[in-house]
Amino acid sequence: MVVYRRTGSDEIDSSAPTSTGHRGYGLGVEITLHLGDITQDAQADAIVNAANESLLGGGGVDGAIHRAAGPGLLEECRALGGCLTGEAKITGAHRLPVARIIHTVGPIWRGGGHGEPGLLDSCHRRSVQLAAEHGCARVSFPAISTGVFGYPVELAAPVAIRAVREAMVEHPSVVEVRFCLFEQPAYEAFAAALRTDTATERP
Ligand code: AR6
Repeated sequence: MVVYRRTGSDEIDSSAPTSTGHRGYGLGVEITLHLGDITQDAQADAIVNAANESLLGGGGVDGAIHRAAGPGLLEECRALGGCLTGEAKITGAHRLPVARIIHTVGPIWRGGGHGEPGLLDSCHRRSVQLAAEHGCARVSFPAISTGVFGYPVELAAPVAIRAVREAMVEHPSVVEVRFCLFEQPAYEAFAAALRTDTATERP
């Protein structure tokens, strides 16, 4: 699934070996894009779950993560007492091939005028912060809020990319954020946002 490989300049190297849209920002900040099932991502130290405030499971990526992790995850989540929208909590990964799962709750899209971008931004920042606090250098995110919660992916992608880029600068022990997109349109929206972010990053 090589789409392109992008570095700090406008260079495009389509010979990238394994997957991905890619952007290296220098200072150890790297954002990569992948198409596929996040529960299969064994390259990350932590994966992020798009949960709801109960943290007791649901559909979409949340359901897939709980199924793949096994019942021990639900047991651990029960003890967390839920999670506010825009916040994040961390658990073990149980049967998943990573070290940790970070559960975050994205906003439900209500037209965009109800604080949705700020809450989505916060989900990403808090997740990167938790990863740093728990020694996870590589973190894989799904496209939070863009499924059941209805956030248009074209609007979510630039918020997500900017938030993780800034959070990685703040937490330099996190060296890679991977976006693991399940569907081609989401992948394309994130690839477009990554290109746009090139322009906004320079003073
Ligand atoms: N790997 C990667 N991405 C996935 C996977 C997967 N296995 N499965 C789905 N996606 P959603 P939300 C994509 O609905 O919008 C749950 O019921 C999906 O295509 O999972 O934040 C929770 O319990 C979409 O692009 O999360 C909450 O109640 C993206 O993941 C609610 O849904 C997010 O879609 C959260 O809704």
